[in-house]
Amino acid sequence: MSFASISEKLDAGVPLSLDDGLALFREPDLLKLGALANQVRERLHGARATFNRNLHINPTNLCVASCKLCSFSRRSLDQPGAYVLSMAQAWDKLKARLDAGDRVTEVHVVGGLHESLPFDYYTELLAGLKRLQPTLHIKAFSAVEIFHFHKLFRLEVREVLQRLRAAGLDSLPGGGAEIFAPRVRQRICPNKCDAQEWLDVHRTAHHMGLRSNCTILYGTIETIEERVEHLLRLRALQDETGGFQALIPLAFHPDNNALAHLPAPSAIDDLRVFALARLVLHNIPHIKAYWVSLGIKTAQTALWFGADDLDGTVQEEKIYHLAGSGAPQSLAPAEIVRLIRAAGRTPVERDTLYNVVAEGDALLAEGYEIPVGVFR
Ligand code: V47
Repeated sequence: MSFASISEKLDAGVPLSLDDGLALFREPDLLKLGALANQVRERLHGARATFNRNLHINPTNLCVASCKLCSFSRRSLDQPGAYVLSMAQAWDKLKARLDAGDRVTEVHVVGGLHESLPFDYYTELLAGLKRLQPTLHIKAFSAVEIFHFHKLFRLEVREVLQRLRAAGLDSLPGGGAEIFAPRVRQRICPNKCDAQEWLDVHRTAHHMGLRSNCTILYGTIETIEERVEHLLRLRALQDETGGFQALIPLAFHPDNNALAHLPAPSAIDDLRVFALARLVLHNIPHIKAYWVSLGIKTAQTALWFGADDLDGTVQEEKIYHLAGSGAPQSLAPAEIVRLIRAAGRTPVERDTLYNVVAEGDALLAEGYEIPVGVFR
């Protein structure tokens, strides 16, 4: 398949095939690939690049899965760094931000697969966050955690989601997809739910009217075929339900985990994956350049390789910082606005569902002052 014929397919709105995806991955001219992805990105989003004001809460790092790729999890409370947050500790993380006058619109809650915390722990956690800020959007529990709750509490996935939703859940994050190929899962995360189970949780959520995100974890042991096949499976579910909002390509970080012998992906590989994702996933509206995973400079560059979103202000991120991310712990809204402008894009603050919160002159108003000591 030639580059020109792939470009014609894109112009005609024809979905790309596995072979097209492979040909694009093998294209040595990164800028040519990027330009093609950028055309699609600009057709969908023009020059806009979005972000939100969010906060991460990881209720526990105790986990029964022992994934080889993970630097965050601990097997037992005796291990250094192992923790379970009390309700008050979890709620205080949000309260501290609100008390400081930060207009947080989203909380991202994910954690380890705990063997015995009761279901009430999770529902009470969400309900307490909502009590603190009723307009808050709670994006919580990856499909892997939902599947774990299904097994542990012997509840149908739908019932798990219904009860969490009644407690305050608004959407699901995209974590835990890794790479769907059984060969890879067997080697990097053998105790996690499988691809079908991961997809089924999202299908059920979408049928209930919940939105979700999806991810691809690249840079461990997967082949380029396995990368493209992963994207095609996400695309097939999106054709069926339309419930995915964004894909977040996640770069593998090798520090402090059982795959520490692997090199981290290069920026070239990062940008290739972003461009490819934008081109293959014609039916998923947003591609997120999660700056914590990519690093700030590559995240800015990705805004020209298919990405239209930088995720958010974050704060208290643990999963990537424990695995070697050198990115700051958080970015102030003004810093994100500056980074987007410096990348030649138009910043827009959004909420989790991609409604506009602030744009244009509003981004110069109160709450967007550049703080002392910003990243430059
Ligand atoms: O599920 C864990 C991955 C994910 C490592 O939905 C690792 O808006 C690289 O899913 N190297 C969590 N990756 C992050 C995630 C996410 C992030 C931002 C936004 C959203 C969203 C979702 O990180 C895990 C796993 O796939 N991960 N360890 C590692 N060493």
